[in-house]
Amino acid sequence: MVSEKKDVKKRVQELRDLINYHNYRYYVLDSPEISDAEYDELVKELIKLEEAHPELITPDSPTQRIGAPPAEGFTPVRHRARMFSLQDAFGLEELEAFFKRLSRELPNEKFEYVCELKIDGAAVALNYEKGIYVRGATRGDGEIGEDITPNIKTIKSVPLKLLLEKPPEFLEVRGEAYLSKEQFEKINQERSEEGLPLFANPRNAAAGSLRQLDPKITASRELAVIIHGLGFISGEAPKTHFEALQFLERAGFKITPFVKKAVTTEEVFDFCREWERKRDKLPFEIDGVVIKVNSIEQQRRLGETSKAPRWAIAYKFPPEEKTTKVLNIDVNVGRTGALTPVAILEPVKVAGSTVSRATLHNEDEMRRKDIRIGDYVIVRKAGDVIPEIVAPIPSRRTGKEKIYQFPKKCPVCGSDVVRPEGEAVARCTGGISCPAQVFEHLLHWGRRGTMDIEGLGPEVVKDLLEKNLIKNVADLYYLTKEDLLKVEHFADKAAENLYQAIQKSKNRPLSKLLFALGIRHVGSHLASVLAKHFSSIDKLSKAKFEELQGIPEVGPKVAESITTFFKQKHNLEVINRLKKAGVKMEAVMVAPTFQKLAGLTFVVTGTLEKFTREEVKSKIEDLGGRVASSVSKKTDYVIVGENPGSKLDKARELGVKIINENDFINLLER
Ligand code: 1X8
Repeated sequence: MVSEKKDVKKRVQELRDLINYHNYRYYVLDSPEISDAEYDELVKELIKLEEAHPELITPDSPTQRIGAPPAEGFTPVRHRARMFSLQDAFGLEELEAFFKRLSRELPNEKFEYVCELKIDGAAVALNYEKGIYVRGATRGDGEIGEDITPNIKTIKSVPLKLLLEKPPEFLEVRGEAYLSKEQFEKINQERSEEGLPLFANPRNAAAGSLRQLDPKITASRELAVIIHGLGFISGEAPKTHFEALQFLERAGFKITPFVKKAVTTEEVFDFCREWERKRDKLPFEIDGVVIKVNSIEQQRRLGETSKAPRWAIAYKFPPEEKTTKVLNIDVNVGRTGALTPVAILEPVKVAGSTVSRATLHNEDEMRRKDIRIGDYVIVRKAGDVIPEIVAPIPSRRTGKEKIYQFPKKCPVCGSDVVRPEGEAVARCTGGISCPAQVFEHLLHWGRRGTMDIEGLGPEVVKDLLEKNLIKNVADLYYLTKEDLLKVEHFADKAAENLYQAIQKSKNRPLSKLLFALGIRHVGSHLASVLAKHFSSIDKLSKAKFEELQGIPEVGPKVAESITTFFKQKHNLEVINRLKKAGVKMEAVMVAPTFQKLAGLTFVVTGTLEKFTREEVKSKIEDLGGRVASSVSKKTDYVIVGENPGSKLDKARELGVKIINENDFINLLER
């Protein structure tokens, strides 16, 4: 037993080292040595061992990146040494002036410079004790920042344990958290479809992603951190900034790529000009170049002003604006059905790349800026990745410009477009039949809370669509095993399993089917309510607005959304084909006397032993109860498992009944 335990401990350590190493190859060096699947295998094995031996879990284990519960707020932290901002140089003349100042401060001395890219992100400070990550903070006012330790921990390019044999007792490093251009655009695209205000630039997006109370949201944003300097180090410190960067790199941090040591000011100018030209080739946004005096000793003698060090400067690229013509306005249908107007532009080169389209975000935004077809407009790509139309130039109008009329029908599927009152976003209502939305919808259809089709993951769905084997969810039920064998990497077994999983899903409860249809505003709870009330899709589809609104919990927004959904010819076609394939469309009636949890609201916190979250939820809803995500005065019971979060405190505060898993089982059996 003792030796077995030792073996486990050894394997756990081995796995952590392996995962840390491959993580470093992937997220820091951008040069993986193993496939994603092999990496996942390692992580899975570690999770399994840690689950069986929780006493072996350490805070620096790669499994511990996510998992901290949402915080109530951020605690202020004082930085070991002040976090300075940089003086700016706009134009090469101002850079020249910086070099003159240096010579004046330290006459007759030679300088070496280090040139680095200036990342458009949010400043962070990270602390390590004996090589283990212990704290992360925002810059704040430079002296006092906010503690965002769990959020930074989710960022894969941040080492949780330094790759040093003898790590310093204490280390504080400084860097920038940032988003790739791709990630930034993805987040804004999603926000635009949700009708949320867009982030103006990657810096705001990075800062907003860091300051999330729930670290899971930070994790989902896929930030990266580059480290550009030391804040504090115990023991011997490097003699030059360049050495400091080499040390940081050895310790496992990501540092800025393309660092250049320069001896003449001309080399510095060349570096600035070079990156001003090539900035759009980078996968992340830069807004300039940072130039630092290399010698730490000279840095010390130059000192700092109240705001910024005298030994460093940020050369800022000028924002670039161009004039071009709006040739047309088009509308793009997103994966959730949101319609986004897009200006088609006469191609124009802005900040190194050719711009021929620019999003107009939504109808209101387009009207506010008063952008018309045929207008000359100013286009900008300043710190921003997405080209933006700043404004039209009304003085260049000829009178022939046309005001764009927003379409009433979806340009992709022809279903009605609706824009509910008070909302900025117009949407296609062809939820299950619109090709633009079908990928998302297929994924939703296969998930555990809906039709629960195991094996219907993103890769499979993508492949089925690409091979034209399906066009919508109804087609799933007409796939033969031979069809499924055409899926990438699918052998007999996988094809058979998916085939069976699809067949099995024909008999899901009506509530799951209703949720699976993806009618806007109909979530899992409302789907249960509707299933109980109507007991078949047929009856629901014929329900009038007034009848729907008469149901408690159904407001006008939901009623409208349901009636509109069932008015769409293409949606009805899909439902008919589902029915023909044998997908069950009626409820199995549960006698009301068995609905023993009717009218009761539950909240679950912590990890339960005998049920998954999904199972508890299903149980409660099957018996007429509801599950809420937060505790309020209306909550009847809070079910508490292992490691409960702040919901337990809230329940105590409000005097809500608190029960454990066994109490809950008793309640069911009573
Ligand atoms: C800010 C930044 C620095 C660097 C890159 N990006 C930034 N945003 C760098 O040194 N490579 S340094 C810095 C600062 O000192 N405030």
